[in-house]
Amino acid sequence: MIKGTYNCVDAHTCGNPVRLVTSGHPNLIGQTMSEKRQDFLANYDWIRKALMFEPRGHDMMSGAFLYPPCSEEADASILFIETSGCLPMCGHGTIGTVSAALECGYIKPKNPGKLVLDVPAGQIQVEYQQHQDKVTSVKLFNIAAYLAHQDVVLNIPGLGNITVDVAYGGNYYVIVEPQDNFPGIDKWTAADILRFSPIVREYANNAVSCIHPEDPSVCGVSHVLWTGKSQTQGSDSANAVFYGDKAIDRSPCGTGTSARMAQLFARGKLKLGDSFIHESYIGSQFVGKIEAITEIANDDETIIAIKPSIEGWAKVFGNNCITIDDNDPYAFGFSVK
Ligand code: PYC
Repeated sequence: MIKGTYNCVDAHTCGNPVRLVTSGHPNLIGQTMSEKRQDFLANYDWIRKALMFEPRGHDMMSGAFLYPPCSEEADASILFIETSGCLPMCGHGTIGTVSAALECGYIKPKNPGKLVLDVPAGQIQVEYQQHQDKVTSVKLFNIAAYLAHQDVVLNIPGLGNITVDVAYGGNYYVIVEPQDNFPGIDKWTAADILRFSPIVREYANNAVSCIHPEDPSVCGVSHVLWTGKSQTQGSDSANAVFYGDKAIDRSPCGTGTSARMAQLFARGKLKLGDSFIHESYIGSQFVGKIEAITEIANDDETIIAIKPSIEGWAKVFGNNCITIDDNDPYAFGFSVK
């Protein structure tokens, strides 16, 4: 029996995939994208698995559904999907979704050149540049990012003690800088990153608690951001972000770059107005900037946070019409351990 048919526009943001699903949207219950995300996870997660995992996707696969705006001022809403679940926020996903949606006519901006988007983590603004029928750059003004924990020592089997920070940029990141037991990503292979990241994530989740003060459904360390020497001219720093079970982001990672800027700001290494060119594992770049300083109210303390922007590009390369038929033994995807 056919379970669903999904038209998709396939794109990549600085090397990382974005599959924008343009038909077959489930009708989600909720007033906000955070509530709709919970409804999707509870009732429609099989769609994500079928579209993201093999044989229709792969370990790095990532995508989005566009929904009508949840608030009066917004142009649209985004539900992010990927192999690891439905992220509260995804930077490369936003850049790819905006590029694909504008080029293919799925968003009509109220104010040309700008968009307001409701996402599960809150509301973001976007400015974009176009040349003829192509979107050439997308700058997103992200939700508030902050340093959640610093100098946490983790004793990682096979590695030894490493000292890490944990920061939020739309997802919670363990950030690992070069130190005695980690020489930097330029000295590690992709296999090293894939081997140690799940362990670092597990140990970090056992060591610290991360619950977003404004939305408790956003919780737990989900990503590991390893840093090291850059390879592309102009980069201020390089990173490799691990997500899901076996993925290394090919883009510089928008929420990871936001978390990294929040960490560097809290440590006095970046200040308001500074830009930060962040490089991915394949050498592609995002331009980050600390646009403003803000506060997040927590129970008994006020968290100082930054409002970062992230600018990058995406290329749209194809269209797909994917049918999910439960006669297919792999209808709902699989992952090789
Ligand atoms: O760009 O925010 C991002 C992202 C998260 C996971 C992969 N990319």
